Amino acid sequence: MKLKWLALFLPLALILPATLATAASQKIIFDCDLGGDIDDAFALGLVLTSPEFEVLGITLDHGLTEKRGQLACRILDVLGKENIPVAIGRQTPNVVGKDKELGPASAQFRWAEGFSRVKPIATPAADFILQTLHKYPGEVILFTVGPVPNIADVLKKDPGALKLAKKIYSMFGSFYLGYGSNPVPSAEWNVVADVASAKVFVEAGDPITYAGLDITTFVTLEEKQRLKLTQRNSPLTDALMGLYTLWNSETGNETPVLFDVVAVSMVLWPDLFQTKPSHVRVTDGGFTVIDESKPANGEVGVSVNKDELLRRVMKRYIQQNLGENRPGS
Ligand SMILES: [Ca+2]
Repeated sequence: MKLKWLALFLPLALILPATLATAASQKIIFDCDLGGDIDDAFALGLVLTSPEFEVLGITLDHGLTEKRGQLACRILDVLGKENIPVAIGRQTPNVVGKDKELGPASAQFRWAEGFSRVKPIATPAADFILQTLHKYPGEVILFTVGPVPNIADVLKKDPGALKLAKKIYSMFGSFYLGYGSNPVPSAEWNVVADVASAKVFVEAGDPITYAGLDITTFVTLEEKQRLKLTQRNSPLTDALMGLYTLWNSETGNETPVLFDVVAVSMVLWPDLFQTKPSHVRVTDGGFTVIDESKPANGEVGVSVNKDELLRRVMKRYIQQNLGENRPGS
């Protein structure tokens, strides 16, 4: 009898470790301002097409977070990923501390207007991030690719919470290059949109790896690449190009800068980057400044192999079949 059981379970025992070894191994939380600039959508596309990641949740920050959440929910639905939790953060003005009204609305919100089949979870974003970090201490990579009010809220509730993250990667700041590769640093949007939260985030002292303008502002999605995405005609690429077209109609911009995609790529393909240990602080004006006299509190991305990054990113967008060939589709 014992032998029979052994015969039954032995093959399973041999198969199981192999299955686990090939399963998604890196737990992540993706905190974003989807529906603002177009790069969040492309970054989310990269996250969802990357088998390396187990996406524990998508959290929405800054501005009209409920609208952003609706967008995230429809993207997940279209791709058959509706089991990934979407958590909504606190709504904020456009420039916190300066603007009075919430906002702004985005043309991209139309893409999910009226959509309700998939809904965000009831847990607010900061609570979700806290609970998840406590549930998996030392295991979760936290991405932030927007302003950081959610993270400031996390730290307000639990000042030690970010120590529970395995690593933090952020599209955040401008150290050596400004927008448009200007040799003078800029007040980067994710910092200047909410300087108070940015300061709390950086001053918490938990090591952050920065994908600032230095390695992002020149990473663009050109016309020939956009044409390939349009021709791929899959649920993912149709969603990305639909959102791109709405963004283009609103801003008049033709060429997306893939800022947030770069932050995700730093985890997927560290071979494409050089980083420099640095002590970073945030000024009242929303600049990120390196203080050479102090011990490092993070890593600043200083160089990127842009062409190879774009080749790998495009391959992910093209060679996937998310949401395709589902029953009933
Ligand atoms: Ca963003």
